[in-house]
Amino acid sequence: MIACNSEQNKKQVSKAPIVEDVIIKPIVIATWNTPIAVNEAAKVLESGGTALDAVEAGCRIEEANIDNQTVGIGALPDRDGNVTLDACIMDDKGNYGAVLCVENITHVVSVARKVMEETPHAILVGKGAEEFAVSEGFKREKLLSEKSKKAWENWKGTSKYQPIINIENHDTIGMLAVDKKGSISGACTTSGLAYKMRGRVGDSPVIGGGLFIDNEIGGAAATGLGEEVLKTVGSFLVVELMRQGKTPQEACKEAIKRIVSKPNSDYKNFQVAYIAVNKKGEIGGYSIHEWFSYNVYREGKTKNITSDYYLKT
Ligand code: SD4
Repeated sequence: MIACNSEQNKKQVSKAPIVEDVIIKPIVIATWNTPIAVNEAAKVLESGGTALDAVEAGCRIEEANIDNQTVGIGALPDRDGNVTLDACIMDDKGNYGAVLCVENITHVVSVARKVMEETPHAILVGKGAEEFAVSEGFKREKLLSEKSKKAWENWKGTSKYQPIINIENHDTIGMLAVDKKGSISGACTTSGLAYKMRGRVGDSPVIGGGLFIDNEIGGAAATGLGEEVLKTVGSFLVVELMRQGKTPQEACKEAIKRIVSKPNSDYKNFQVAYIAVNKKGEIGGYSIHEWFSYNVYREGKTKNITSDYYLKT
């Protein structure tokens, strides 16, 4: 018979840190360099708003930015010229909502929140998600900008599908926030990979892939080649590694190691990066290749931090 309360078992159960003692100031951390979005989230937190409201507000900034070609309106299309968006959101109670492969709706992060809060489901996809959004008052918009249309037309000259490290796909936002109560929430919004196959969905809207939050431990988000993040359940892995006692930095590094050490990994030809925050307010970020960066807001300042990375020659 196994004694459930043996000393050994007690030691193996990692205790969640006590929040009230350690979180002093709100924190926002987000993939890549989108300071306006991060500042928007920070504004919500500083005025006493929740981490959930903060990440939604932050992500909406880039979704509305027509010049950001990887998120929301103005994003690069799939190979057939359709802009399809993915987003998800998670709150401090472990609730999750997502929309996948949605067309004609700019603020998919808000639709994901509606899925989480207003439906009995966690995920809606495609036409169903679009119709749900419209029923909730979102307006249909043309998402393909002139700039993205031109880029797609140029791409069709060769039709070569090769995601380019740090260039073609940057600015997908994975955002994590810690509010004044020490509660953590996160969101992720993207158009995925440019010139993807129609119907393709990456890690960003998938729980445990592009985002995972466990309010007792911390949160993590991913960017880069979603297929590789999905195959290692990357953001969930980062949070579980933090649960085992790793710092956010160590956890991000270990999750990247899992990808690059897979047999026959082609990691020299793709980028993946993670960001993380824990309950103590410690943060981390790590990528395979150089030039990943992330924004961090704390104590009134937003900084862009160049990430440490695996592939040093
Ligand atoms: C995807 N992870 O759809 C996303 C792309 C991305 O910065 O993060 N780009 O695979």
